[in-house]
Amino acid sequence: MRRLLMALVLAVPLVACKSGGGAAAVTGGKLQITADDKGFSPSSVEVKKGEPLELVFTRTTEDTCANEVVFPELSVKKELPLKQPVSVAVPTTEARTLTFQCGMGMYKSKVVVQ
Ligand SMILES: [Cu+2]
Repeated sequence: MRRLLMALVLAVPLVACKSGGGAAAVTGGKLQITADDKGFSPSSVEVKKGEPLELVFTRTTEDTCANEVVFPELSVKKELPLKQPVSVAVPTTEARTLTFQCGMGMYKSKVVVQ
């Protein structure tokens, strides 16, 4: 199972991760996001306006309250079953910052469309 996850991560060559800041710039396509006891990582995603963006969330631990992900501005709420990838297509038609967070709003993360 772990090997499969690694393979999935390595299969996304268009994602460039900046070290340290937890931010990921996406130039197109899918971005894997992990939900664990520290929240969502990466917790900040940057994408160019008009680029397709699909976030694939995978919760990797029972020891977190991030068992769902909520995009308040999009009125999107998805359950995150343990170790099951859940896709969310994010609209990028306008430049704005979209928040995504756990159900209680403790783990706040963001997608910056610019
Ligand atoms: Cu929470």
